[in-house]
Amino acid sequence: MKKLLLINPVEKNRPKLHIYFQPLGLGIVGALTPNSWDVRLIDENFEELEILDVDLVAMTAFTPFVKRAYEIAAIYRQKNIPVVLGGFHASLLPEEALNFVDTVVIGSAEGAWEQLIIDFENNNLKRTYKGTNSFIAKPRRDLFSKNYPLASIETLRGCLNNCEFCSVSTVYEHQSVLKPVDLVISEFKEISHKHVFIVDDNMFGNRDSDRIRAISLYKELINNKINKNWWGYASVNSIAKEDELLYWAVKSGCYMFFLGFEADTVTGLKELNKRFNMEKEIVNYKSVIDKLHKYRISIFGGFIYGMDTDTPLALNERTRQIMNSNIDLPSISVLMPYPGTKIYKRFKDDNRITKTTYPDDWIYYDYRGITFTPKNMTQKELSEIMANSYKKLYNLRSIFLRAIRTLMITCNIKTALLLMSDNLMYRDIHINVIEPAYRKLLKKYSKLILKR
Ligand code: B12
Ligand code: SF4
Repeated sequence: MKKLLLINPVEKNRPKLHIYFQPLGLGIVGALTPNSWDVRLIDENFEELEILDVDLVAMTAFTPFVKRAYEIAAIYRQKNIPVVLGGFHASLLPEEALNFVDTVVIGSAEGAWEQLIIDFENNNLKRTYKGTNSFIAKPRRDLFSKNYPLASIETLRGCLNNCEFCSVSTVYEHQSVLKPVDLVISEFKEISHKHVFIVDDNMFGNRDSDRIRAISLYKELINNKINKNWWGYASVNSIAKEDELLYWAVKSGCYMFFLGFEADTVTGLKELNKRFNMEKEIVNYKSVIDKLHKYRISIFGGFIYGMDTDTPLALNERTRQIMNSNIDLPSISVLMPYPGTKIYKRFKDDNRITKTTYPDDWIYYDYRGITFTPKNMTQKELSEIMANSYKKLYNLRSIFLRAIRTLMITCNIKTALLLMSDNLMYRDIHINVIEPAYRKLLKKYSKLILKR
Protein backbone atom coordinates (compact mmCIF):
# COMPACT_ATOMS: atom_id res chain seq x y z
CA MET A 1 0.00 0.00 0.00
CA LYS A 2 1.37 3.45 -0.93
CA LYS A 3 1.59 6.00 1.85
CA LEU A 4 0.57 9.65 1.59
CA LEU A 5 1.48 12.07 4.35
CA LEU A 6 -0.53 15.30 4.51
CA ILE A 7 0.99 18.10 6.58
CA ASN A 8 -0.58 21.29 7.89
CA PRO A 9 2.53 23.44 8.55
CA VAL A 10 2.30 26.10 11.24
CA GLU A 11 4.77 28.91 11.79
CA LYS A 12 5.65 28.90 15.46
CA ASN A 13 5.88 32.12 17.51
CA ARG A 14 3.04 33.83 15.68
CA PRO A 15 -0.51 34.39 16.99
CA LYS A 16 -2.39 31.14 17.28
CA LEU A 17 -5.82 31.96 15.92
CA HIS A 18 -5.54 29.17 13.38
CA ILE A 19 -5.92 26.48 16.05
CA TYR A 20 -9.67 26.95 15.71
CA PHE A 21 -9.97 26.08 12.04
CA GLN A 22 -9.69 22.69 10.42
CA PRO A 23 -7.47 22.41 7.30
CA LEU A 24 -10.34 21.70 4.90
CA GLY A 25 -8.13 21.75 1.81
CA LEU A 26 -6.10 18.80 3.11
CA GLY A 27 -9.33 16.97 3.98
CA ILE A 28 -10.35 17.31 0.33
CA VAL A 29 -6.96 16.05 -0.88
CA GLY A 30 -7.41 13.05 1.45
CA ALA A 31 -10.85 12.38 0.01
CA LEU A 32 -9.61 12.54 -3.60
CA THR A 33 -6.87 10.00 -2.88
CA PRO A 34 -7.74 6.43 -3.95
CA ASN A 35 -8.66 3.94 -1.20
CA SER A 36 -5.64 1.91 -2.16
CA TRP A 37 -3.48 4.55 -0.44
CA ASP A 38 -2.85 4.89 3.27
CA VAL A 39 -3.38 8.54 4.24
CA ARG A 40 -2.23 10.27 7.42
CA LEU A 41 -2.35 13.95 8.41
CA ILE A 42 0.16 15.64 10.69
CA ASP A 43 -1.26 18.91 11.92
CA GLU A 44 1.36 21.21 13.44
CA ASN A 45 -1.40 23.07 15.27
CA PHE A 46 -1.47 20.15 17.70
CA GLU A 47 1.35 17.73 16.85
CA GLU A 48 5.10 17.80 16.50
CA LEU A 49 6.40 17.06 13.02
CA GLU A 50 7.46 13.44 12.61
CA ILE A 51 9.75 12.21 9.88
CA LEU A 52 7.91 9.20 8.53
CA ASP A 53 8.74 6.69 5.87
CA VAL A 54 6.15 7.56 3.22
CA ASP A 55 5.88 7.63 -0.58
CA LEU A 56 4.53 11.13 -1.03
CA VAL A 57 4.15 14.27 1.08
CA ALA A 58 1.53 16.94 0.38
CA MET A 59 1.15 20.23 2.23
CA THR A 60 -1.02 23.31 2.22
CA ALA A 61 0.10 26.84 3.12
CA PHE A 62 -1.09 30.38 3.59
CA THR A 63 1.52 33.01 2.85
CA PRO A 64 2.64 33.47 6.50
CA PHE A 65 3.11 29.72 6.92
CA VAL A 66 4.86 29.00 3.65
CA LYS A 67 8.35 29.38 5.08
CA ARG A 68 7.60 26.56 7.47
CA ALA A 69 6.23 24.50 4.57
CA TYR A 70 9.51 25.01 2.70
CA GLU A 71 11.51 23.96 5.78
CA ILE A 72 9.54 20.74 6.05
CA ALA A 73 9.85 20.14 2.31
CA ALA A 74 13.64 20.32 2.60
CA ILE A 75 13.63 17.61 5.29
CA TYR A 76 11.53 15.21 3.26
CA ARG A 77 13.21 15.93 -0.06
CA GLN A 78 16.54 15.09 1.54
CA LYS A 79 15.11 11.63 2.09
CA ASN A 80 14.16 11.51 -1.62
CA ILE A 81 10.47 11.70 -0.86
CA PRO A 82 8.66 13.96 -3.33
CA VAL A 83 6.81 16.92 -1.86
CA VAL A 84 3.70 18.58 -3.31
CA LEU A 85 2.48 22.01 -2.22
CA GLY A 86 -1.02 23.41 -2.75
CA GLY A 87 -3.06 26.21 -1.23
CA PHE A 88 -3.15 29.95 -1.66
CA HIS A 89 0.51 30.88 -1.54
CA ALA A 90 1.71 28.24 -3.99
CA SER A 91 -1.22 29.05 -6.29
CA LEU A 92 -0.22 32.70 -6.33
CA LEU A 93 3.53 32.19 -6.61
CA PRO A 94 4.10 28.77 -8.21
CA GLU A 95 7.56 29.71 -9.52
CA GLU A 96 8.79 30.56 -6.05
CA ALA A 97 7.29 27.38 -4.58
CA LEU A 98 8.92 25.21 -7.24
CA ASN A 99 12.30 26.24 -5.86
CA PHE A 100 11.45 24.39 -2.67
CA VAL A 101 9.07 21.56 -3.59
CA ASP A 102 8.78 19.02 -6.41
CA THR A 103 5.28 19.81 -7.56
CA VAL A 104 2.79 22.65 -7.16
CA VAL A 105 -0.98 22.38 -7.46
CA ILE A 106 -2.52 25.66 -8.56
CA GLY A 107 -6.07 26.49 -7.46
CA SER A 108 -8.47 23.74 -6.39
CA ALA A 109 -7.34 20.21 -5.61
CA GLU A 110 -10.29 18.84 -7.59
CA GLY A 111 -9.35 17.83 -11.11
CA ALA A 112 -5.62 18.08 -10.34
CA TRP A 113 -5.01 15.65 -7.49
CA GLU A 114 -6.61 12.65 -9.19
CA GLN A 115 -4.30 13.06 -12.21
CA LEU A 116 -1.30 13.74 -9.96
CA ILE A 117 -1.80 10.42 -8.20
CA ILE A 118 -2.08 8.57 -11.51
CA ASP A 119 1.11 10.27 -12.73
CA PHE A 120 2.91 9.51 -9.48
CA GLU A 121 1.95 5.85 -9.70
CA ASN A 122 3.32 5.85 -13.26
CA ASN A 123 6.53 7.52 -12.19
CA ASN A 124 5.65 10.58 -14.18
CA LEU A 125 5.05 13.32 -11.63
CA LYS A 126 4.80 16.73 -13.34
CA ARG A 127 6.00 20.05 -11.94
CA THR A 128 2.61 21.78 -11.94
CA TYR A 129 -1.05 20.81 -12.00
CA LYS A 130 -4.05 23.07 -12.19
CA GLY A 131 -7.33 22.22 -10.54
CA THR A 132 -10.88 22.98 -11.59
CA ASN A 133 -13.15 24.98 -9.38
CA SER A 134 -15.67 22.28 -8.49
CA PHE A 135 -17.01 20.06 -5.72
CA ILE A 136 -16.41 16.36 -6.15
CA ALA A 137 -15.74 14.86 -2.75
CA LYS A 138 -16.60 15.55 0.87
CA PRO A 139 -13.48 16.32 2.94
CA ARG A 140 -12.21 13.39 4.99
CA ARG A 141 -13.05 14.66 8.46
CA ASP A 142 -11.63 11.56 10.12
CA LEU A 143 -8.17 12.95 9.28
CA PHE A 144 -8.66 16.16 11.29
CA SER A 145 -7.38 16.47 14.84
CA LYS A 146 -10.06 15.97 17.50
CA ASN A 147 -8.69 19.08 19.24
CA TYR A 148 -10.44 21.52 16.91
CA PRO A 149 -13.19 23.13 19.00
CA LEU A 150 -15.40 23.83 15.99
CA ALA A 151 -15.91 22.31 12.57
CA SER A 152 -15.48 24.08 9.24
CA ILE A 153 -17.53 23.54 6.11
CA GLU A 154 -17.53 25.03 2.63
CA THR A 155 -20.80 25.63 0.75
CA LEU A 156 -19.45 27.75 -2.10
CA ARG A 157 -16.01 28.57 -3.45
CA GLY A 158 -14.73 31.81 -4.99
CA CYS A 159 -16.09 35.33 -5.17
CA LEU A 160 -17.15 37.53 -8.07
CA ASN A 161 -16.04 40.76 -6.41
CA ASN A 162 -12.63 42.21 -6.98
CA CYS A 163 -11.37 43.96 -3.85
CA GLU A 164 -7.88 45.34 -4.34
CA PHE A 165 -6.34 43.55 -1.34
CA CYS A 166 -7.90 40.12 -1.77
CA SER A 167 -6.45 37.03 -3.44
CA VAL A 168 -9.58 34.91 -3.63
CA SER A 169 -10.71 36.18 -7.01
CA THR A 170 -7.18 35.70 -8.42
CA VAL A 171 -6.82 32.10 -7.23
CA TYR A 172 -10.32 31.08 -8.29
CA GLU A 173 -10.14 33.14 -11.48
CA HIS A 174 -13.17 35.30 -10.76
CA GLN A 175 -15.46 32.31 -10.61
CA SER A 176 -17.79 31.25 -7.88
CA VAL A 177 -19.20 27.74 -7.68
CA LEU A 178 -21.97 26.49 -5.44
CA LYS A 179 -21.87 23.17 -3.63
CA PRO A 180 -25.15 21.31 -4.18
CA VAL A 181 -27.44 21.65 -1.15
CA ASP A 182 -27.83 17.89 -0.65
CA LEU A 183 -24.03 17.52 -0.51
CA VAL A 184 -23.79 20.28 2.10
CA ILE A 185 -26.52 18.64 4.19
CA SER A 186 -24.90 15.23 4.01
CA GLU A 187 -21.62 16.85 5.11
CA PHE A 188 -23.33 18.58 8.01
CA LYS A 189 -24.66 15.18 9.08
CA GLU A 190 -21.09 13.93 9.41
CA ILE A 191 -20.11 16.79 11.72
CA SER A 192 -20.12 16.00 15.41
CA HIS A 193 -19.21 19.51 16.63
CA LYS A 194 -22.01 21.72 17.87
CA HIS A 195 -20.44 24.88 16.40
CA VAL A 196 -19.70 25.21 12.72
CA PHE A 197 -17.84 27.86 10.76
CA ILE A 198 -19.02 28.21 7.16
CA VAL A 199 -15.83 29.31 5.42
CA ASP A 200 -17.41 30.74 2.23
CA ASP A 201 -15.99 34.15 1.50
CA ASN A 202 -19.26 35.62 0.49
CA MET A 203 -22.09 33.37 1.67
CA PHE A 204 -24.90 35.05 -0.17
CA GLY A 205 -22.81 35.34 -3.30
CA ASN A 206 -23.44 38.03 -5.87
CA ARG A 207 -26.18 36.59 -7.99
CA ASP A 208 -29.90 36.15 -7.32
CA SER A 209 -29.40 32.42 -7.80
CA ASP A 210 -26.83 32.46 -4.95
CA ARG A 211 -29.36 34.02 -2.60
CA ILE A 212 -32.11 31.61 -3.61
CA ARG A 213 -29.71 28.75 -3.00
CA ALA A 214 -28.71 30.14 0.41
CA ILE A 215 -32.37 30.27 1.48
CA SER A 216 -32.99 26.72 0.32
CA LEU A 217 -29.85 25.60 2.17
CA TYR A 218 -31.05 27.18 5.42
CA LYS A 219 -34.49 25.60 4.98
CA GLU A 220 -32.89 22.20 4.43
CA LEU A 221 -30.77 22.63 7.58
CA ILE A 222 -34.04 23.10 9.44
CA ASN A 223 -35.93 20.28 7.65
CA ASN A 224 -33.08 17.88 8.34
CA LYS A 225 -32.93 18.92 12.00
CA ILE A 226 -29.21 19.63 11.72
CA ASN A 227 -29.39 21.76 14.85
CA LYS A 228 -25.94 23.38 14.82
CA ASN A 229 -24.82 26.86 15.80
CA TRP A 230 -23.06 28.38 12.83
CA TRP A 231 -21.38 31.57 11.68
CA GLY A 232 -20.02 32.76 8.35
CA TYR A 233 -18.91 35.68 6.18
CA ALA A 234 -21.29 37.96 4.33
CA SER A 235 -20.85 41.18 2.44
CA VAL A 236 -22.30 44.38 3.80
CA ASN A 237 -24.29 45.21 0.67
CA SER A 238 -26.01 41.85 0.32
CA ILE A 239 -26.97 41.57 3.96
CA ALA A 240 -28.53 45.02 4.03
CA LYS A 241 -31.29 43.97 1.65
CA GLU A 242 -31.96 40.48 2.80
CA ASP A 243 -34.76 40.13 5.33
CA GLU A 244 -35.93 36.75 4.09
CA LEU A 245 -32.41 35.40 4.08
CA LEU A 246 -31.69 36.63 7.59
CA TYR A 247 -34.95 35.15 8.84
CA TRP A 248 -34.06 31.67 7.57
CA ALA A 249 -30.37 32.00 8.49
CA VAL A 250 -31.17 32.63 12.12
CA LYS A 251 -33.81 29.89 12.21
CA SER A 252 -31.25 27.44 10.86
CA GLY A 253 -28.76 28.22 13.66
CA CYS A 254 -26.82 31.31 12.54
CA TYR A 255 -25.55 33.30 15.50
CA MET A 256 -22.93 35.56 13.90
CA PHE A 257 -21.83 37.07 10.61
CA PHE A 258 -18.38 38.41 9.84
CA LEU A 259 -18.78 41.61 7.81
CA GLY A 260 -15.81 43.17 6.04
CA PHE A 261 -16.53 46.83 6.76
CA GLU A 262 -12.85 47.70 6.09
CA ALA A 263 -13.16 51.49 6.07
CA ASP A 264 -15.58 54.06 7.39
CA THR A 265 -15.00 56.56 4.59
CA VAL A 266 -16.13 56.79 0.97
CA THR A 267 -12.57 57.51 -0.18
CA GLY A 268 -11.23 54.48 1.71
CA LEU A 269 -13.82 52.13 0.22
CA LYS A 270 -13.15 53.48 -3.27
CA GLU A 271 -9.44 52.92 -2.77
CA LEU A 272 -10.07 49.27 -1.88
CA ASN A 273 -12.45 48.83 -4.81
CA LYS A 274 -15.11 48.03 -2.24
CA ARG A 275 -17.71 50.51 -3.39
CA PHE A 276 -20.36 47.87 -2.85
CA ASN A 277 -20.13 48.55 0.91
CA MET A 278 -21.78 51.92 0.24
CA GLU A 279 -25.32 52.74 -0.58
CA LYS A 280 -25.67 55.65 -2.99
CA GLU A 281 -22.18 56.93 -2.13
CA ILE A 282 -22.93 56.93 1.61
CA VAL A 283 -21.34 54.70 4.22
CA ASN A 284 -24.23 53.67 6.42
CA TYR A 285 -23.04 50.80 8.57
CA LYS A 286 -25.40 51.60 11.42
CA SER A 287 -28.46 50.45 9.50
CA VAL A 288 -26.71 47.16 8.60
CA ILE A 289 -25.66 46.58 12.21
CA ASP A 290 -29.16 47.38 13.46
CA LYS A 291 -30.70 45.06 10.92
CA LEU A 292 -28.61 42.08 11.98
CA HIS A 293 -29.26 42.82 15.60
CA LYS A 294 -32.99 42.96 14.89
CA TYR A 295 -32.64 39.28 13.96
CA ARG A 296 -30.51 38.70 17.10
CA ILE A 297 -27.47 37.91 14.98
CA SER A 298 -24.20 39.17 16.40
CA ILE A 299 -21.57 40.98 14.34
CA PHE A 300 -17.90 40.22 13.88
CA GLY A 301 -16.70 43.35 12.08
CA GLY A 302 -13.43 43.63 10.17
CA PHE A 303 -11.60 46.91 9.50
CA ILE A 304 -8.40 47.69 7.63
CA TYR A 305 -5.84 50.29 8.76
CA GLY A 306 -3.08 51.91 6.75
CA MET A 307 -4.66 52.66 3.38
CA ASP A 308 -3.33 55.50 1.26
CA THR A 309 -6.34 57.60 2.14
CA ASP A 310 -5.76 57.02 5.87
CA THR A 311 -4.12 59.68 8.03
CA PRO A 312 -3.31 59.26 11.75
CA LEU A 313 -6.32 61.42 12.52
CA ALA A 314 -8.61 59.34 10.30
CA LEU A 315 -7.42 56.11 11.91
CA ASN A 316 -8.00 57.38 15.43
CA GLU A 317 -11.46 58.41 14.28
CA ARG A 318 -12.02 54.89 12.84
CA THR A 319 -11.18 53.40 16.21
CA ARG A 320 -13.54 55.84 17.91
CA GLN A 321 -16.33 54.92 15.48
CA ILE A 322 -15.79 51.21 16.12
CA MET A 323 -15.85 51.81 19.89
CA ASN A 324 -19.13 53.68 19.52
CA SER A 325 -20.70 51.13 17.20
CA ASN A 326 -22.63 48.11 18.38
CA ILE A 327 -20.21 45.65 16.78
CA ASP A 328 -19.98 42.60 19.04
CA LEU A 329 -16.52 41.43 18.01
CA PRO A 330 -14.35 44.08 16.34
CA SER A 331 -11.28 43.04 14.42
CA ILE A 332 -8.79 45.55 13.06
CA SER A 333 -5.77 44.71 10.98
CA VAL A 334 -3.10 46.48 9.00
CA LEU A 335 -3.58 46.46 5.24
CA MET A 336 -1.62 43.50 3.93
CA PRO A 337 -0.34 43.38 0.35
CA TYR A 338 -0.57 39.63 -0.36
CA PRO A 339 1.30 38.36 -3.40
CA GLY A 340 -0.83 38.12 -6.50
CA THR A 341 -3.14 40.95 -5.47
CA LYS A 342 -3.47 44.27 -7.24
CA ILE A 343 -2.34 46.08 -4.14
CA TYR A 344 0.90 44.09 -4.01
CA LYS A 345 1.67 45.07 -7.58
CA ARG A 346 0.85 48.73 -6.94
CA PHE A 347 3.05 48.91 -3.82
CA LYS A 348 5.85 46.99 -5.52
CA ASP A 349 5.79 49.31 -8.54
CA ASP A 350 6.02 52.25 -6.12
CA ASN A 351 8.89 50.59 -4.23
CA ARG A 352 6.88 50.60 -1.03
CA ILE A 353 7.11 46.94 0.00
CA THR A 354 9.60 46.78 2.88
CA LYS A 355 9.57 43.09 3.80
CA THR A 356 11.10 41.56 0.70
CA THR A 357 13.59 38.95 1.88
CA TYR A 358 11.55 35.99 0.73
CA PRO A 359 10.71 33.37 1.78
CA ASP A 360 11.86 34.40 5.28
CA ASP A 361 9.84 37.61 5.32
CA TRP A 362 6.58 35.89 4.39
CA ILE A 363 6.11 35.18 8.09
CA TYR A 364 5.30 38.86 8.60
CA TYR A 365 2.36 38.71 6.19
CA ASP A 366 -0.11 37.91 8.95
CA TYR A 367 -2.17 39.79 11.53
CA ARG A 368 0.71 41.62 13.10
CA GLY A 369 3.18 42.55 10.41
CA ILE A 370 3.60 45.90 8.68
CA THR A 371 5.17 45.10 5.36
CA PHE A 372 4.93 48.35 3.37
CA THR A 373 5.50 52.08 3.74
CA PRO A 374 2.20 53.79 4.43
CA LYS A 375 1.49 56.96 2.50
CA ASN A 376 0.55 59.43 5.21
CA MET A 377 2.48 58.17 8.22
CA THR A 378 5.58 56.23 9.10
CA GLN A 379 5.52 52.50 9.89
CA LYS A 380 6.25 53.41 13.51
CA GLU A 381 3.27 55.75 13.65
CA LEU A 382 1.00 53.11 12.16
CA SER A 383 2.28 50.55 14.61
CA GLU A 384 1.60 52.91 17.53
CA ILE A 385 -1.89 53.65 16.28
CA MET A 386 -2.56 49.92 16.07
CA ALA A 387 -1.23 49.33 19.58
CA ASN A 388 -3.36 52.15 21.02
CA SER A 389 -6.43 50.98 19.15
CA TYR A 390 -5.97 47.40 20.40
CA LYS A 391 -5.71 48.71 23.94
CA LYS A 392 -8.93 50.67 23.54
CA LEU A 393 -10.87 47.88 21.84
CA TYR A 394 -9.73 45.03 24.04
CA ASN A 395 -9.40 46.51 27.49
CA LEU A 396 -11.33 44.47 30.03
CA ARG A 397 -13.92 47.17 30.62
CA SER A 398 -14.74 47.43 26.88
CA ILE A 399 -14.90 43.65 26.57
CA PHE A 400 -17.21 43.34 29.55
CA LEU A 401 -19.55 46.12 28.39
CA ARG A 402 -19.60 44.63 24.91
CA ALA A 403 -20.60 41.24 26.33
CA ILE A 404 -23.50 42.81 28.26
CA ARG A 405 -24.63 44.58 25.11
CA THR A 406 -24.40 41.37 23.07
CA LEU A 407 -26.47 39.62 25.72
CA MET A 408 -29.12 42.32 25.58
CA ILE A 409 -29.22 42.30 21.79
CA THR A 410 -29.16 38.57 21.15
CA CYS A 411 -30.96 37.50 24.36
CA ASN A 412 -28.64 34.52 24.25
CA ILE A 413 -26.24 33.92 27.11
CA LYS A 414 -24.25 31.34 25.14
CA THR A 415 -23.63 33.76 22.25
CA ALA A 416 -22.65 36.52 24.70
CA LEU A 417 -20.19 34.23 26.52
CA LEU A 418 -18.77 32.93 23.29
CA LEU A 419 -18.19 36.41 21.92
CA MET A 420 -16.69 37.49 25.20
CA SER A 421 -14.21 34.64 24.95
CA ASP A 422 -13.44 35.64 21.33
CA ASN A 423 -12.85 39.24 22.44
CA LEU A 424 -10.54 37.95 25.17
CA MET A 425 -8.73 35.85 22.60
CA TYR A 426 -8.12 38.98 20.49
CA ARG A 427 -6.89 40.70 23.65
CA ASP A 428 -4.49 37.82 24.12
CA ILE A 429 -3.28 37.98 20.50
CA HIS A 430 -2.88 41.73 20.27
CA ILE A 431 -2.03 42.95 23.74
CA ASN A 432 -0.47 39.78 25.02
CA VAL A 433 -1.24 40.53 28.62
CA ILE A 434 -2.88 37.29 29.60
CA GLU A 435 -0.87 35.10 31.96
CA PRO A 436 -0.26 31.51 30.74
CA ALA A 437 -2.54 30.13 33.47
CA TYR A 438 -5.41 32.38 32.37
CA ARG A 439 -4.73 31.51 28.76
CA LYS A 440 -5.21 27.84 29.57
CA LEU A 441 -8.40 28.64 31.43
CA LEU A 442 -9.66 30.73 28.52
CA LYS A 443 -9.04 27.89 26.10
CA LYS A 444 -10.87 25.42 28.30
CA TYR A 445 -13.72 27.84 28.84
CA SER A 446 -14.26 28.60 25.16
CA LYS A 447 -14.07 24.87 24.35
CA LEU A 448 -16.74 24.23 26.95
CA ILE A 449 -19.11 26.85 25.52
CA LEU A 450 -18.50 25.64 21.97
CA LYS A 451 -19.54 22.12 22.95
CA ARG A 452 -23.01 23.23 24.02
C1 B12 B 1 -10.81 29.77 7.32
C2 B12 B 1 -9.76 30.75 6.91
C3 B12 B 1 -8.82 31.07 7.86
C4 B12 B 1 -8.72 30.43 9.23
C5 B12 B 1 -7.72 29.29 9.26
C6 B12 B 1 -8.01 28.19 8.29
C7 B12 B 1 -7.06 27.04 8.43
N1 B12 B 1 -7.39 25.95 7.88
O1 B12 B 1 -6.02 27.10 9.03
C8 B12 B 1 -8.17 31.62 10.04
C9 B12 B 1 -9.33 32.51 10.44
C10 B12 B 1 -7.38 31.29 11.27
C11 B12 B 1 -7.37 32.29 8.96
C12 B12 B 1 -6.25 32.97 9.24
C13 B12 B 1 -5.56 33.63 8.28
N2 B12 B 1 -5.89 33.72 6.99
CO1 B12 B 1 -7.32 32.88 6.22
N3 B12 B 1 -8.82 32.18 5.28
C14 B12 B 1 -9.71 31.33 5.62
C15 B12 B 1 -10.71 31.16 4.49
C16 B12 B 1 -11.89 32.08 4.73
C17 B12 B 1 -11.21 29.78 4.24
C18 B12 B 1 -10.11 28.71 4.15
C19 B12 B 1 -10.72 27.41 3.79
O2 B12 B 1 -10.83 26.51 4.60
N4 B12 B 1 -11.19 27.28 2.53
C20 B12 B 1 -11.79 26.09 2.03
C21 B12 B 1 -10.67 25.13 1.61
C22 B12 B 1 -11.24 23.93 0.93
O3 B12 B 1 -9.86 25.87 0.72
P1 B12 B 1 -8.25 25.82 0.73
O4 B12 B 1 -7.71 25.47 2.03
O5 B12 B 1 -7.74 27.01 0.05
O6 B12 B 1 -8.01 24.57 -0.22
C23 B12 B 1 -8.35 24.57 -1.58
C24 B12 B 1 -7.20 24.98 -2.52
O7 B12 B 1 -6.40 26.01 -2.00
C25 B12 B 1 -6.45 23.71 -2.72
N5 B12 B 1 -5.47 23.30 -1.74
C26 B12 B 1 -5.21 23.80 -0.52
N6 B12 B 1 -4.22 23.13 0.05
C27 B12 B 1 -3.84 22.16 -0.79
C28 B12 B 1 -2.86 21.21 -0.70
C29 B12 B 1 -2.68 20.32 -1.74
C30 B12 B 1 -1.64 19.29 -1.64
C31 B12 B 1 -3.49 20.41 -2.91
C32 B12 B 1 -3.33 19.46 -4.00
C33 B12 B 1 -4.46 21.39 -3.01
C34 B12 B 1 -4.63 22.26 -1.95
O8 B12 B 1 -7.48 22.74 -2.74
C35 B12 B 1 -8.59 23.14 -1.93
C36 B12 B 1 -9.85 23.00 -2.74
O9 B12 B 1 -9.96 21.80 -3.30
C37 B12 B 1 -9.85 31.64 3.29
C38 B12 B 1 -10.59 32.16 2.10
C39 B12 B 1 -10.83 31.06 1.08
N7 B12 B 1 -11.64 31.33 0.15
O10 B12 B 1 -10.29 30.00 1.09
C40 B12 B 1 -8.98 32.69 3.93
C41 B12 B 1 -7.60 32.89 3.36
C42 B12 B 1 -7.02 31.57 2.97
N8 B12 B 1 -6.81 33.46 4.52
C43 B12 B 1 -6.02 34.32 4.15
C44 B12 B 1 -5.18 34.98 5.04
C45 B12 B 1 -4.39 36.08 4.46
C46 B12 B 1 -5.13 34.65 6.38
C47 B12 B 1 -4.23 35.30 7.42
C48 B12 B 1 -2.81 35.46 6.98
C49 B12 B 1 -4.88 36.60 7.80
C50 B12 B 1 -4.02 37.56 8.51
N9 B12 B 1 -4.01 38.79 8.04
O11 B12 B 1 -3.35 37.20 9.41
C51 B12 B 1 -4.30 34.34 8.60
C52 B12 B 1 -3.10 33.35 8.60
C53 B12 B 1 -3.00 32.46 9.73
C54 B12 B 1 -2.44 33.04 10.97
N10 B12 B 1 -1.51 33.94 10.96
O12 B12 B 1 -2.87 32.63 12.01
C55 B12 B 1 -6.00 34.56 2.69
C56 B12 B 1 -4.82 33.83 2.06
C57 B12 B 1 -3.93 34.73 1.25
C58 B12 B 1 -2.57 34.14 1.14
N11 B12 B 1 -1.83 34.68 0.23
O13 B12 B 1 -2.14 33.26 1.81
C59 B12 B 1 -7.40 34.00 2.28
C60 B12 B 1 -7.46 33.49 0.86
C61 B12 B 1 -8.40 35.13 2.50
C62 B12 B 1 -8.33 36.28 1.54
N12 B12 B 1 -9.44 36.91 1.34
O14 B12 B 1 -7.35 36.67 0.97
N13 B12 B 1 -7.89 32.02 7.74
S1 SF4 C 1 -15.84 40.41 -1.22
FE1 SF4 C 1 -14.41 39.37 0.19
S2 SF4 C 1 -13.77 37.48 -0.89
FE2 SF4 C 1 -14.75 38.82 -2.40
S3 SF4 C 1 -13.04 39.92 -3.37
FE3 SF4 C 1 -13.81 41.25 -1.69
S4 SF4 C 1 -12.60 40.68 0.14
FE4 SF4 C 1 -12.28 39.06 -1.43
